[in-house]
Amino acid sequence: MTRVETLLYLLQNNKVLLIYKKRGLGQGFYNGVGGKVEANETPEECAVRECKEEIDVIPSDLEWMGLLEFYNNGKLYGYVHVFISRKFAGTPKETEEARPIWFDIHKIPYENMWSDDIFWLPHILNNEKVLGRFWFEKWSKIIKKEVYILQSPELKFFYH
Ligand code: 8OG
Repeated sequence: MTRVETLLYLLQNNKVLLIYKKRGLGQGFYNGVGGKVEANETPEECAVRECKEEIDVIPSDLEWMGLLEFYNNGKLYGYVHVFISRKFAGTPKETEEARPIWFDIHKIPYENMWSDDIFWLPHILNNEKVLGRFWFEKWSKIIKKEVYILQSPELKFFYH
C-alpha cells in the first residue's frame, strides 16, 4: 500500500526546529516532526498529532508547503506532505522518539539528514512551495530527481 506521511517544520526568529530521531524510519537523522497519516485523518491533522506526540507542542495555522513523492528500487514508496507553522503552544520537549533542537535556517545539518532534503528544504525555508520526486536505490543513493517550485497562489485552493 502506498504510504502517506507528513513533515512539519516549526519556525521562529529565523530558526527551524528539527528533531534528532531516536527511532523509526530515519533514525539517527535530523528531520522535521511527522509520521504516517492514519485512517480518517487529514495530512494536516496528522502533522498536528505527530507534533504533540513527538515533542509535546501544539502547532496551529499550518501552511501546506509541498508534496514529496518517493520511489525505492523502482517502486513507488509513498508521499510526504510538508507543512510549516509559525504559531505553536508549549515548549518542545525531548520524548522517547525525538530530541528537539533549534537550528539557524542558514545552518541546517544537511549532512545528517535524508539526502534529498537539501534539494527541497531550502526552497521551503525561502517560502516557496515545492513538488519533489525522488528515486532512491536501496534508500541510500538518489538515482533521479525532479523538483518543481510551485508559484501559483491558486495552489492554496487546490490543497484545501
Ligand atoms: O513514523 P515514521 O518513523 O514512519 O516517520 C517517518 C518520517 O520520515 C515521516 O515524517 C516522513 C519522513 N520522511 C520519509 N522520507 C523522507 C525524506 O526523504 N526526507 C525527509 N526529510 N523526511 C522523510 O519518509
